Amino acid sequence: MIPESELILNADGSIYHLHLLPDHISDTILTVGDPARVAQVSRHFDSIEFEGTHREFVTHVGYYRGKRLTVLSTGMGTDNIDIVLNELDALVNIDFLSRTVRPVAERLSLRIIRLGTSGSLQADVPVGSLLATQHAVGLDSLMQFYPLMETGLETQVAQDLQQTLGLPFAPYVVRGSDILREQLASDLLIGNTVTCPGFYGPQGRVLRLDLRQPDYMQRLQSFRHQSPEGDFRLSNFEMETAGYYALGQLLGHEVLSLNAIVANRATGEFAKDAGDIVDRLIARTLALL
Ligand code: R1P
Ligand code: URA
Repeated sequence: MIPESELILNADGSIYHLHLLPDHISDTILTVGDPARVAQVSRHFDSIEFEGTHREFVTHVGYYRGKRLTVLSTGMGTDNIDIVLNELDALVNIDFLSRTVRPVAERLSLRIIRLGTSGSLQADVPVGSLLATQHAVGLDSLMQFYPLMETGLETQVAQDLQQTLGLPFAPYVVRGSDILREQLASDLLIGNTVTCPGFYGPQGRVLRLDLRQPDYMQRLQSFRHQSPEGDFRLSNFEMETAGYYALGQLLGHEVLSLNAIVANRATGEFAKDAGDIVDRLIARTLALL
């Protein structure tokens, strides 16, 4: 039995941070960073049956072309993704009455699709493009706390990158759902995404503060790892994907991160129409579900 201090339920039986009940979870969950983007997704729905808000976690549940969908905002950063993935999983895989994990045969695997913004690292991934993440590289510390299993390629890329960047720790490298990428991203660019524990220094942005390594961006942009599977390079920056992919793998959910490229760090551009790029990502993804 999981103690009250670990599985925290509110007075209405909902889970602690998300403030959701098991009934609010559909088998496909669309997640966005920005709470205002939830309505940007749900305005496409034919009907909405539930709207809830707690902290940065805004949730709408409704129907799109007869399919029940949950759309949820996560806020920014993998620390929030730790909360979102653990609580979504608890809602479907833990019995709140008995406070016990459901038997393996009864456990559900959710389809979780991130619709987020991102900055490109490469000139040939232009502003306005849409990119699906194959591998995510976590520069954050979340996986210091969980026993993630990495494949040979992932371990080698992590070691190579640690050396290239001169980091005091190894990044974690994890692959997203091949099934979802094949279903939802056949017309998109496919890339490897660097998940950063910040928007400025960790993504190489200099406003008033210098970076420890002046050539940090150049090292990331020119990083290549040759392997029998091909040439691995880094395509874009954001702040959540590696956390999603790692926790999705550990908890047994299919997860895909789709990125609207709103900045290009190689050319110095930022989108004049970021909202439209995100709209395009939302509309084409809903149509493919
Ligand atoms: C930073 O501006 C935020 O934008 C990206 C990053 O991952 C970070 O959360 O994603 P969202 O647009 O989904 O928030
Ligand atoms: N989100 C990020 O995290 N970085 C960018 O450059 C753009 C969006």
